[in-house]
This record gives sequence, structure tokens and C-alpha cells, in this order.
Amino acid sequence: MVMLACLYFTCLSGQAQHYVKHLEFPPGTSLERKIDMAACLVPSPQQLEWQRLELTAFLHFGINTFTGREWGDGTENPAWFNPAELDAEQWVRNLKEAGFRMVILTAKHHDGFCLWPTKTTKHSVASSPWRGGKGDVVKELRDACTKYDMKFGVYLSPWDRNAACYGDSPRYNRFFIDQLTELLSNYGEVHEVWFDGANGEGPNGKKQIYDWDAFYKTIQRLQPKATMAIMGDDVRWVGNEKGLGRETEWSSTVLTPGIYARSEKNNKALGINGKSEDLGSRQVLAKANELFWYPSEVDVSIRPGWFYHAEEDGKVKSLKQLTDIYFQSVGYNSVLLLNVPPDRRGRLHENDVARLKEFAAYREKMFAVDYVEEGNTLWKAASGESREYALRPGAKINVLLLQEDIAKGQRVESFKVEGLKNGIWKCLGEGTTVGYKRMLRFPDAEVDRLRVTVLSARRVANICNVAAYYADAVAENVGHVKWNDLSRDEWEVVGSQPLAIDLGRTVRLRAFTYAPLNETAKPTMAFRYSFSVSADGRRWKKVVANGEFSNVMHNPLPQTVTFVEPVEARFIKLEATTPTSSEAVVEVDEIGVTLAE
Ligand code: FUL
Repeated sequence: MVMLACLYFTCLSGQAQHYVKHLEFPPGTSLERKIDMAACLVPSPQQLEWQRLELTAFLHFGINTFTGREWGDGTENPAWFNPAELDAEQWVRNLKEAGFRMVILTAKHHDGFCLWPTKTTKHSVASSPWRGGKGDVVKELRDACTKYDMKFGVYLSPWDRNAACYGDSPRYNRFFIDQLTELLSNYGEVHEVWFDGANGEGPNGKKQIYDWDAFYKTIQRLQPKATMAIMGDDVRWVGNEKGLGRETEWSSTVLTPGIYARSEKNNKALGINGKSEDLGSRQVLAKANELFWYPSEVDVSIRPGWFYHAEEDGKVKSLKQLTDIYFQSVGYNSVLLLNVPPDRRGRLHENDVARLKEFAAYREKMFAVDYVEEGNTLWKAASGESREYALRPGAKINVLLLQEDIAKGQRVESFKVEGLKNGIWKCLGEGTTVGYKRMLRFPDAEVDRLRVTVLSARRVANICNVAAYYADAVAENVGHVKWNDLSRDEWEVVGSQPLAIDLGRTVRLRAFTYAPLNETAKPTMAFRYSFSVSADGRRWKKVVANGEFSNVMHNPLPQTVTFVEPVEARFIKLEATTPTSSEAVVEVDEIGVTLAE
């Protein structure tokens, strides 16, 4: 592939040879040599710049904002899009003040509705009443980013449930490239292009074969400095939408990016996918033939859904949840991509803005004092080497921050940190990989000195920063989310596939909820469904005929479906199929009902 050919080059820096973004192990390479080479794999300049952003924001906004759905089906009327108070500067200003350095807008989500007046389809803002059909959300956001010196990225969904040509592969690929060309030519610099991995069937039931190579070349031609994320080879999806990175996170990884034709074969041979826990250890290196600098990005929404839904105004993630996410993303050698969805007015909601401010204030307070003296002089650490650091007098710490100079490769495999008190060294914590940034939390410790030991490293690690902070404890203030009003003790399961339940008495229902057990995805989970009620368990009335738990596979949170009007029911039945269209298995504990007042 052309894309690899141009990126696969090496350069000389000091003694070691460096490989930029990709390397291949010649046949028969020993494990020892592989580890040595892996240590010399480095990011491309744009990957390095991207990693340093640390905090980036997603803006999921579009027709779903007005329908209350997570995945539109493409039949939506553009007339529904009318954000009367749209203010892109309000989005960017608030995100900037909260420390975010890039925003990525869903220029087109799976429903195909374009937020810019594209020439490729009528299904866009140009057909909406907003700004009299003369508006352009992409441009307004771009201008706000320029004003506030914010980096700017676009999400363009390859899956398009509106385009008639979807599934006619060559035609749709041309259509998609035309959309990409508009976005990458008319809005100044674009720093990140985000291609989602979700890929369903077209309106005609046909599968689309994407021409990733041509998409890639279009980006290279029009925005050569942009990073290409997810279905791209610069930035890797961390593997969940919960805001949870890996404690051991290698940016130099054996995972072949999905856009390469050989990815399926390579990844299968190694028995891995983007969700695998281990993507870079010595064990997987032993089996691999090539290696990629392919760092992870943690994408998560500040609310349960990706799009704004008024009923989630009370479910904005707590400060505790956001700080945990922060330590488990930025603190785990990842970049955080936090979604803050504009509401129907076209503004970030007050609750989200208030939480962003709290989150920023928390970090500001924590980082205000670095207790380590002279922690940012380069330390070339071989395996087993330690270095002591003096601390400011009276230091009380509970966070250690370590950084490697990844421009020279990612090398630390494990480390430990000790504190000296009254002449006695005490272990404060241990960790594995460091990479661009690793933050380790441990119980409060009042110590006079710190000792960091690199227990194991590939070649010699380049530690460029050692810092220690005190983070205030944050109380958890999220209540239990209640999604079932009846006691299951009174229920009787009268059918298991499909699941049918006798509720024990006749009730008036406003909604039902499907909540995957442990909020975990499984292959037998429900995706498409119909929901019926009955008075006697024999004659059923369909309340929802063609429902879809959109995105449940990636974001397996409770899915509440509110009926158009309350219904009376003694029996309920959920008929469902899985994402791969086989019969779903739903447990009684995964179902809840909400009574009408
Ligand atoms: C997913 C999509 O299906 C969601 O709707 C959302 O856009 C998320 C960021 O990616 O795969």
C-alpha cells in the first residue's frame, strides 16, 4: 500500500536507528533483537503533536439532537433541524477554558445528515429552516476555533443510512470522497479526521466495501498534517466507550490498523483485536512480524448517550467519574476524547458547563504544586536503575507523574516508586508502562524524598519528567439509577426465547428498559427488537414494532424506551435479534419497566 511505503523510513539520531510509525521484523529476527527494534519505533510528527494535546473534545450534534435518538435511520426530515440559539463560540470558549485543545464535530453521523451545505446530497443543513437554509455548522465551529486558537477535527461517518448509493461500493466511495474533499478543502486546517468503525447495511440491504486506501490518499493530499483516527493508522480506539484505558498501554503495538487490507489476517494470526488487553508485551512481540506506532484514544461521553437528550440532564458524569476517567486515560498513556453534546438550542447545557468548570478547577488545584525538585532533567535509565529526588519540605503527595521522551521511543516496561520517611524507604506504588504520560495514584504519603526505580526497560529509557502532586479526595455523588419500578419476586417468566414475563398484576407502563448484565457487551445481546404487551399472555399487542438499541454493543448502558403513550399490561414480551441477526438471549434481570404516574 502506498500509505505505508511513504511512512516507512528510518533516520539516524545519535547511536540508535529510529523507525517512524512502522517497522517490519525481518524473518527469523530473535526476540532480543525485536525488543531492541521496538524500543526505536517513534511517532510521526503529527502523532507526537496529537499525543501532547492530552484533552480533546467531541461534539455530537445533528438530527439526532432533535429526534432523541442515538442512531438515526436516515429517514429524518431535515426540517427538524433548527437550533434557534446555536453558538459555536460558546462551545469552544467553554471547552478551551476547561483545558481542551481540540474539538471534533460529527459533521455527518450514521443518519447521513450533513452539518455543512454539501453539494453531494440534499440531506443537509441547507434543507433545514436553520439560518433560513443558509447556515453552516462546520464553518461556524471552524471560525470559533480560529478565534480561540483551538485545534479542529471532523467526524465523518463512513456508514450512511440515508445515501441511496450506500452499498453500491464504487459509487458510494466516490460520494464519500466528495464529502471528505469538501470538508478538507473549504475549512482551513483540519487537525484530525475521525472515521468511526460502525458499519451496517445500506437501505438496499447491501454491504458497502469501503475504499480505505482512497480515503487515506484524499486526506494525505488535502490535509497532510492531519491525524487519521480509529479507521485510520495514526490513532487507535482504546476498545470501549466507558472512559477506561489500559494500565499497561503500549503505543508501539502489534495491532495492524483496520484500514490495511492485511489487518484481518495479521490480527487473527496473533489472536488479537482492538479490545485485547495485551497489544505490546514481549510475549506478543515474539509472535509478531511488524509493529506500529498506534497510540490509543479514550472516547467517552460526559452523559450516558453521545447525543443530547433532555432526560439525561441529571445524568452528567460526576466530578469523581471525570477525574477517574482522566487518570485512566491521560494518566494511562492515552489521549482523552470527551464528548460534550450541544443541546437543542445549539448550546452546551448549563449542567455540562458547570461540570467542565469543576473538572478544570480540580486539575488546576492538583497541578499547582509539583513537590519534586528538579524532576525534569533527562534521566537515561537502564533496567534496574534508580534515581532519588528531593521533595519540597513538608510534602504530602498521592500522585506520581512520569513521562518518557517518546520522540525516542516507548521503553519502560515496569517501575516502582518509594518514599523516604524517618530514614526508612517505603514502597508507594508500582506500575508497568509509562509512555508519554503515566500518573500513579497511591494513599496520601508525607515523605522527604522519592526514589523511582525503572525495574525493566527496553534498551535505555528516556525519563524526561518526574513529578508528584496532591489530589484532593472526591466524594462519589452519583445515586443509583433506577430503571425498574416493580419487584421481580412477583414476576414469572412464561417464555425464554423470546423472553415473555407475567408481571403478576396489571399495570400501566410508560417505558421499559433493557439493561445488559454488568453493562457488558456479549455476542447474544439484543440489538433489533419488538416489544409487546398482553392482558392474558395469549393475544399480544405490539407497542414498538421495529426498535433498535443503537450502539448498545459499544456502549452497553441501560436502554430505556419510552412509549408514545402509556399502555396497560399484565404480560410483556421482548423479541430481539443480535447485531449479527441471530436470536438474542435476554435474561429477566436485564429487563425493567417504568410505571406511568
Ligand atoms: C460509535 C458510534 O456508533 C456512536 O454513535 C458514536 O459516534 C461513537 C463515538 O462511535 O461507534
